[in-house]
Amino acid sequence: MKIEELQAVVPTSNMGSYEQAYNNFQWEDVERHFTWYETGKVNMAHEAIDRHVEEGRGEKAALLYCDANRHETYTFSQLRASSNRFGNVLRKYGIGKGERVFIFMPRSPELVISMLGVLKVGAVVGPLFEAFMETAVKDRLEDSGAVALVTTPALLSRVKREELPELRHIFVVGDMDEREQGIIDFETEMLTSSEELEPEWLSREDGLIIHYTSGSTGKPKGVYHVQNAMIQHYYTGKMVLDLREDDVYWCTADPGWVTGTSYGIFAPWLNGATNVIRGGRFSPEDWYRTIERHEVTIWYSAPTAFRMLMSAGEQVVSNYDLSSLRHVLSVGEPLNPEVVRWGWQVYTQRIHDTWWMTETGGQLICNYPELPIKPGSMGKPLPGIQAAILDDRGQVLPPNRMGHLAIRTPWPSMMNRIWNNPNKFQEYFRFPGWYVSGDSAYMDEDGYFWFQGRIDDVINSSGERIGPFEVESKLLEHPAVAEAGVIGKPDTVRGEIIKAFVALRDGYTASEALQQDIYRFVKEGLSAHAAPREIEFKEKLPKTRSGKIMRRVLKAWELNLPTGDLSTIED
Ligand code: 6R9
Repeated sequence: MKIEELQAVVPTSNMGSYEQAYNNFQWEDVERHFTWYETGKVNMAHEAIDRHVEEGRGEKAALLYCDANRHETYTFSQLRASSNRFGNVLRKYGIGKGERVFIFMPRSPELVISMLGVLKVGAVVGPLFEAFMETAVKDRLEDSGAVALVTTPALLSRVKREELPELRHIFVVGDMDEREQGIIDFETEMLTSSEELEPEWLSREDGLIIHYTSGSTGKPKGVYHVQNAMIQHYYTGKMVLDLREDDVYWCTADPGWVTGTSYGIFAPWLNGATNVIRGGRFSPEDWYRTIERHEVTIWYSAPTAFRMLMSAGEQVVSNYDLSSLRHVLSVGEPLNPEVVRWGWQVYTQRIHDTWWMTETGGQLICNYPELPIKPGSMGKPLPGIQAAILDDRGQVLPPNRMGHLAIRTPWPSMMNRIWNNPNKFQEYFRFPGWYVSGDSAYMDEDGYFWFQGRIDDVINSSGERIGPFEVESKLLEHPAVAEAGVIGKPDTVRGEIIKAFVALRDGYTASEALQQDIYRFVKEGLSAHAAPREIEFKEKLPKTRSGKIMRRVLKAWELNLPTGDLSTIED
């Protein structure tokens, strides 16, 4: 497929022309959408749910939930009522504004309802991946000073209550044999509490959510966001997700990851969309069936998932009707051109890359429906966002030079603080007027941004700076390669050489001949200095719960160094 094909027939979006939108943009025009612009009374759960009931959309399906055992539909009225009930339960136990309440459970309607209930009473919600083990749970609850937790009987044993003196209440969703002190039955409380509740009215600078995210060293950081972020969630929902009145939207991310809240809960519901949440594990068949059954129109997922679907092959796709799809997006990792090509061939959909971070709270650099796609690029900054590439002293670099990807401060969903860690927070703002992302990238002459790697992952081989992403994407084009992670390995002659860790597709076996073939493939397709002189075959690569290849772990393995915090590693 040619790049021109992807660039042709560009559908129009809510945004209209990019240049026009970029030049005329004002955040205030977005803020005016919210009633709080006039009243000053802010509450995310009210804007996401209750507002639609008040405006006559109460009977519209808000949530389509499915997993192996449950298929349930909830209207906006039903979500309003049940989140009010949980809000009343929390108030009964004296939990309210500004207190941290964590949610530690698998995806389910109860997870969503509890989260909305927490927000209704003005508390700050902290979502955790169900896969977290004891220490990961304890670190997060302790650091944030959480006063309450919502969990399930199966996960309760991973909560070390005796070590968490501030944790006063635990709400348990599901049957338990015996009740202990401080353990409260969610169902029973819900049955006896009222469906009516006056939300806690907040200001836009009051707390919303804490997401813990891992750095390469030290304990995970509590990235704290405030209510004001909803401006960005609402706006990007319209402009980037392209949500319209009748859309059925599915974000595949778990709320333990920021994508699963900003774009799994807030953005779709601020825009009044019908939102699909699927529980259970990944399987190509179940995923395609979900799209077919619910006639999903907008689908937001991640490169790791698209790569797994790719390895499952085209045959599986042909068993399902995916013709409802209108718009497909990706986030979390660089989107390899090979994946974009496959999406175009097999789904007849352009996969739109979006770049942002836990700390940014919402999308910042994206491929909008209206922009021609350059496969491998993250797209352009959203109207309202100024992005640049800086050198090591904070000076703006001209096009086509690799450096620090930075964003002009502030924007509505920018993190408000790192919980308990003002020094860490300051590090992001070391160049005055800029937020420094920690990513390495360059901008081309058309204003498109190209991701190269995390700053720490950039490889220096014989004086050339090489982004691991470029090499990984080339590796992925080789028919035998399912996944690839690339690191720099210290070398006395070249400074660093490129080492690739490769997981093979089904039907291929590791051999020296294959190693050489892959080496030649990259050398001929990319360049000699970017070709991996060492290739190690692995069953699978170490990845985070959000699907990111953990290059620092590969590097630690290679160099026999400590691996650092592993709480977010998959399995
Ligand atoms: C939303 C999210 C942030 C880091 C970010 C970057 C990587 C995210 C990307 C991407 C290339 C994209 N990343 N989107 N890299 N292209 N479209 O992922 O948040 O989990 O905090 O990760 O993920 O390295 O700095 P988070």
